[in-house]
Amino acid sequence: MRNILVFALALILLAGCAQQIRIVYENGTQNVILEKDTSPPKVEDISINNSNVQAPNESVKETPKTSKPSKAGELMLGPIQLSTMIPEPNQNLTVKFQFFNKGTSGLDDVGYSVSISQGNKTIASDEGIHNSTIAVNSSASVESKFKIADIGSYNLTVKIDPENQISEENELDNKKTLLIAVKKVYAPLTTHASSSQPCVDSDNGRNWTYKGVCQDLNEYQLGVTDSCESSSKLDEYYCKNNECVDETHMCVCLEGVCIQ
Ligand SMILES: [Ca+2]
Ligand SMILES: [Ca+2]
Ligand SMILES: [Ca+2]
Repeated sequence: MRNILVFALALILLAGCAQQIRIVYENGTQNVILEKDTSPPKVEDISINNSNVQAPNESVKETPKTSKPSKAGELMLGPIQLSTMIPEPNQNLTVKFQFFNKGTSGLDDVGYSVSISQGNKTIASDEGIHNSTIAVNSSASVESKFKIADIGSYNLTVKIDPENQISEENELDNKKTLLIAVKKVYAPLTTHASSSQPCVDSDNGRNWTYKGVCQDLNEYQLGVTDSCESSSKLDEYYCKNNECVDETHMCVCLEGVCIQ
C-alpha cells in the first residue's frame, strides 16, 4: 500500500499540478485526504501581486505632477504701459510690461498672458513664453498688440506665470488689471478760424467727454487741445468772446477727457 501511495504522489508532482496537497492519516488507517494548501502565498507571488497593483497607482501619481510647480523662484510684475488708455475702435493698442526675477537663481521659459475682457467674456488675449533666461535681479520686457472693435469699457489683465509653473512665496504680485475705455474721444478741427468765424471749437463748447481743439485768431492761432492738468482735473477749452478760453473740471481725467 505504501508503494502505491508513493507512486500516486509522484504522478501528481510530475503532472505539474499547482495545487499543493498534504497527506493525513485518519484513525491510524491509510486513508488519504487531498486538501488545498491554505498557507500564505510564496514571496514571489506577493511581488507579482504588488507589481500588478502598483501600475495604476503610479499612473495616478503622475497626473498631479504636471500641475505642480516645476521650479522655485520669485517673480514680480512691474508697471504696465499702454500706448493709450482710451483707444478708439480698431485703433492699435500696444501693451508693454516688465517682470522682475527677485529670486535666487536664473529663470527661463517664464510664461505670461495678457487678456482683455468685458465682464466674464474674454474679448482678446495673448499668451507666450519668454524664452531667454532672466538673471537674478534682472527684468524681461514683453509687448503685445491689440485692436478692439467695439466701443465700451474693458478690463486689461496681465499675468506672469499664469500656469503656476514656478512656485513663489508671493504669488499675489504676478497680476495687474487696468480699466480701459474704447470710444471716440478726439474731435479734430473740421473748419479753421477765419474773419467770419474768429473762434472755432471742434467739440462744440464745454464738452468733457471729447478731446477737442480750439482755435482763434489771437493767442491760439495754431489751436489748443483739451488736456488733463492732473489725473483728477481736466483743462477744457471753448470759445468765449471770439477767443479760446479754458476752465478746469474735476473728474477722472485721461488723455484730455473725463472717463468718469
Ligand atoms: Ca511673485
Ligand atoms: Ca471744447
Ligand atoms: Ca472737451
